[in-house]
Amino acid sequence: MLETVDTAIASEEDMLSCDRETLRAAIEDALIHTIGKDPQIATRRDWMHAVAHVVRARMVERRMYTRRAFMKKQAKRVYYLSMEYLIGRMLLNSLLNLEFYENCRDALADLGQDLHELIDVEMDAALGNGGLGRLAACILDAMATLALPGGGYGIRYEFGMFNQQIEHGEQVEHPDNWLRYGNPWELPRPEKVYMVHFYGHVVEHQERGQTHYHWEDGEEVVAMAYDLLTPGFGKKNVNSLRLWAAKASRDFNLKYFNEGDYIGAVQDKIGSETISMVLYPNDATAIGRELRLKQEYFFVSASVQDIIARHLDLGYAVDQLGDKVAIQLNDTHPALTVAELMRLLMDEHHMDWHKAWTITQAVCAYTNHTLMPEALETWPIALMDRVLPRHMQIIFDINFHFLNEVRRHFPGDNAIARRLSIIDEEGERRVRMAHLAVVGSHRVNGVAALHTELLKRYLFHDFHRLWPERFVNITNGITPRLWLHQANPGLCQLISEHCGRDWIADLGQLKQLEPLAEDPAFRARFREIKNANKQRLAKLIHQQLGLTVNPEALFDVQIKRIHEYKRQMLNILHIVAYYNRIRDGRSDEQAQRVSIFAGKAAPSYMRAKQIIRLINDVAEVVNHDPVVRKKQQVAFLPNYEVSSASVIIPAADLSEQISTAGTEASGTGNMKLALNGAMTLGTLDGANIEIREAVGEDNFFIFGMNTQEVEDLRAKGYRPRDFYEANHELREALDMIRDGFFCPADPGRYRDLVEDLLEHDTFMVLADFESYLAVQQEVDALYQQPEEWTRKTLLNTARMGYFSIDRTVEEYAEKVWGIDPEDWG
Ligand code: 26V
Repeated sequence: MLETVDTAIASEEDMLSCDRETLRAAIEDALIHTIGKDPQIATRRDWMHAVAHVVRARMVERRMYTRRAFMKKQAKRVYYLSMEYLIGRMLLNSLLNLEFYENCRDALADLGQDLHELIDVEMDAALGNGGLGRLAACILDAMATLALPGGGYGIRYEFGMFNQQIEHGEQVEHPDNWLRYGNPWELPRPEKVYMVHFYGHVVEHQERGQTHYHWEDGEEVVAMAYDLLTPGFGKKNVNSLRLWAAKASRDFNLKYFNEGDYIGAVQDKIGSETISMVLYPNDATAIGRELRLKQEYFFVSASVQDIIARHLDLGYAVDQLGDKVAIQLNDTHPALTVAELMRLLMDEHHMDWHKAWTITQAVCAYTNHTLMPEALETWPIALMDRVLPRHMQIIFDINFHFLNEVRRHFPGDNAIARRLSIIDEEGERRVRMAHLAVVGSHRVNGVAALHTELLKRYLFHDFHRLWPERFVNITNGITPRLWLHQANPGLCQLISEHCGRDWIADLGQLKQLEPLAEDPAFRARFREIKNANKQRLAKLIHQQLGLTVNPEALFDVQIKRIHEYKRQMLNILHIVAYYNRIRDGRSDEQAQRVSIFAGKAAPSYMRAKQIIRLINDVAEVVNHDPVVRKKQQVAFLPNYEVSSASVIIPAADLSEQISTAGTEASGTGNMKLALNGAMTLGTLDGANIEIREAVGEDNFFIFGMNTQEVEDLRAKGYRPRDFYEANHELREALDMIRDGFFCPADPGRYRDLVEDLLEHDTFMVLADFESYLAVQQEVDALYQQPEEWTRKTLLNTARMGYFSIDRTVEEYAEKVWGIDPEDWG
């Protein structure tokens, strides 16, 4: 059988060719015969789809080789389970990773097409909210580049992250119908389908002296696979990301049809298919909706069934699962994996509890991405019992065994048992998903050194006492393929001239740039590249906002989801204070500055939406003041997404990473900006701490309280009003915002916002204001010494190698997945 397949695809040497002439012919052929368009009337999108088909065909071949190679090695597989993947556009990524960008560009030129115009018509695949989803996409890129056996699982949302428009200064959400014109990258697999069961009840029966459980009645939804190929850089390796779409089950509809209820059947079909319809746009508060729980289980069940089926297809026994499979849970969203794997092993594969539990723990590992209590997922037992009755039983059983262990470990300590329990017994009883994930995993990791320490000290304190060896840190990283190679071609060219091209898959090579920081000629080139990138961004700002900005000005960038803990408010207060200095003629020391913001607010997060409006109101006043605008401008770029990030990041001078110490798990935007030669202005939070260590204290602007100081101030009783009273500039800025200076037609607009800051200020914006303003002055001073500024930003680029996602994934392979280095690379 294998032989037949072997001869059906070309040998490695004569895989589909990627030379200019062959590509030209293939693209034209795809346009006519696959897309079905006459070249004379084809649109840019038609051409883009034709190119995508040609590229995909070449990836498919490489995918087959990859699969066979892993099969031969009998390698252990790693599966990354994530509800979110923030992928962005795929064309440029594929061309560069497969290394036929130039040939494709030239082939298209022969056809009268401009590759970059085609690249720009592709919609972003925005199947994620922010940091967590983008990390998942970076991890897949590294797994493919490192040739790690395995891939990703997720959901094929019909609608991804909403599109943000700004109307009269306010965020308005529009649906992201990204599949409207079809997705040329995906491979539908109508034969890869699994049944996913909801509702119903459990029936217990005895068979040969043993108790068996049957989950009966309820509803079944079909999960159908769509594969996206993820090409590794350079090597021939291509992995896959399998996304599940919900389809109505045929059997279920038949019942209605037989009863003559045609409309009922169709309605039911729609009901089932809503499961994969839309990505929830919240990233900081848990959602208690039944549909969300169904999404989580839908994706977990299909993925785990598929993982077991692949394992058995390879000829292994179920018992070998623990040796041959690793599953990484991206936050608690896929935590039901623990219960689903137990269910399948026991109910379908007739394994006893202890064996099933040993395998489950050996397979699963869990990554935590947030300390924010409101983001921690819990599900009411009543809801879980109704939707997933068998899982509810299994979770109770897991908890029973677990609490026995706790009692053995801490005899007589009932309080600790209550705190550790998977079931929260206070008020409405709930399942704590983080506890389920910790109990069911052999490793739990935080995503930056400080974050992991805080997890051990607070959120998982008792778990850490029980199982200290289970907790490890794995600091996040970013893929240099997207965030440097694709986003910053000018800088790549310069780097490659001096360091060769190995840095693309070995970012530590950037260290070679260090001595060049002392070379004025090299600095000049580095600065020219930054300036060119700033001109590109200035053009985008002009297109989007009609605002003309001076590319010579300091580009001060804060781009991330809008959240109180990230403190966009602190940035605004500084802008208002500077506005006042300029108007009062106290701005001689200031550099000309453009403050650039971008980011989405969760649609139900009113305070975050108000902050967006405030930024736009302040921008309106500042940008129209004939005196002030010469010194200071403010731009809020709408609809922040991967593709706009790739334009903003290479153009940034200053990277604002100003969260309250102890709140940002890691941050990854901080890494992207520093790598592209921005100075960081940051608190001692998340990965900022490690970035500062890596680039050197002299090359990083630090301010504000550290985690301990935040804690102490909170313990002592924080009184934000004292800070307001004590600082004249802070008082003036807050008064202006409160009294409607930036919204004269509706002067009460920000009264509650300012009152809340004066009364509560949960994230201690006021306490850090003075220190923030002081460090901003240092920024101004340094920016006015271009040689020094360039030297320091260059050292940032040179020393960011550690933050490559390849290093992160290597750490997972070693500390968590137990992959034999022989089995990859
Ligand atoms: C949380 C929730 C809460 C339940 C409802 C749906 C939902 C969807 C997404 C999230 C994710 C919040 C966690 C998150 O994105 N964390 C970010 O993870 C980054 C990668 O590790 C890290 O760099 C950021 O600091 C962290 O905020």
